[in-house]
Amino acid sequence: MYPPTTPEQHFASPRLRALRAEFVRHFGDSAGTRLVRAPGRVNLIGDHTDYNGLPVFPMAIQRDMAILFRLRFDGEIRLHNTDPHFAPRRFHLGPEIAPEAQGDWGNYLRAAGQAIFRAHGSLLGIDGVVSGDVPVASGLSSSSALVVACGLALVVANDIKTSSEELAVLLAEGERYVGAEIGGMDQAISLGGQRNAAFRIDFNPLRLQRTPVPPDWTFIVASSLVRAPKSGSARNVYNARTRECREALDAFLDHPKVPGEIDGYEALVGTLSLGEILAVAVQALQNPLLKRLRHTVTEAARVADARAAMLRDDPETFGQLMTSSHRSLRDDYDVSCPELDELVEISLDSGAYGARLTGAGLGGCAVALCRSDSVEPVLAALRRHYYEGRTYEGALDDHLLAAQPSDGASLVELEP
Ligand code: NG1
Repeated sequence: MYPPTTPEQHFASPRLRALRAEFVRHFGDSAGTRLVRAPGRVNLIGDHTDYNGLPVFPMAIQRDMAILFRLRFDGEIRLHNTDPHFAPRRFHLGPEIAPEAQGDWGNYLRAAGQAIFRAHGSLLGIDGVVSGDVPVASGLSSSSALVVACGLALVVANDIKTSSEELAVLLAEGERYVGAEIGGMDQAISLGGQRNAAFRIDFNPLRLQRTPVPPDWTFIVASSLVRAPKSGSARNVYNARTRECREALDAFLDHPKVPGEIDGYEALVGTLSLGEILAVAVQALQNPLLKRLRHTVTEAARVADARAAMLRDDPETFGQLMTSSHRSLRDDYDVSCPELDELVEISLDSGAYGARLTGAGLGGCAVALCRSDSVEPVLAALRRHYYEGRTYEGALDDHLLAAQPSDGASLVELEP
């Protein structure tokens, strides 16, 4: 049953104090407030597979979006943000909520509000303040963390009984409000993540398989500093890839050598071996569809192999799979960029077992796997060869971090 609770100490108190102060400033006092948080994530392997119903392998990270909120007695949502880049937003809950301008942060709140309203009927709204420390448009899924936090606030405020799986499916569907034909990875891991673990996630139906991350494996996340907002320019490429994957599958299934009962990518990889699929693909498809399908099916196989490698504490194999995944995303899926390639090369040259872009690509972050003794050399090389001489907003720690496998979204127990 949802939601689990996390003690207040888990939540950094200076941030909570700032949230409370903002809440009081805008809404008078903080009586009756509650706090929810939802983490961002890093996907270790398995990108551009979720929307085809194929597996992914992410972990939730220590960065999150939090909302301190109080129930209202009407259907209005009023949310402020501690980050002055994000102006206050308000709207009325309903089944058809008109969007703000494209790219506006308020659309993620609206996405959550509309999805919960459609599934659970008439709802009461909230007053609240949002505070986030997930870097925005970086491939760490700040957008889904916000959607999940807002959805969870409404679930808690309205005392809705649901499970985290149901909520993940609902909010993944709901986030399509913003315009990208996304899969369900980000909402599922933001809700289902656990400390010290990564998860293989399968879809239709949603299934999460816990996988302990060996204690001396460290995943370094490095931002390319190239923004790839899914509400903006990256959306067209993303949606084009989802379309190409559908076209590639249709053309593949038309080939006489393909058994008739296959109706999707999951059935395809479950019925034919990778070798059989690739042999037919070169006959049935031309580029770019051949490349798109090749990435999709080989990436699904890498997810299975990578999870097995993590379970047997084999970072060499896991790292090689990450690097193969990057090459496939770069060469077959055409979603890398020179900056992401550079981050991968620097990480590999300075001792990482493997590295790849993470998330949708076209900017955002790379992730590199290191064992304890290579963490410092890899961080130092990235600082020196990538970040020195480049300009970025805020502290370097916001752009270059060792990701900690963290707990999923929760209601935080507050002291009265
Ligand atoms: P990013 O752009 O990293 O948040 C997106 C999709 C995922 C998945 C990855 C690629 C959103 C919210 N999520 O993630 O569902 O398809 O790209 O693997 O856009």
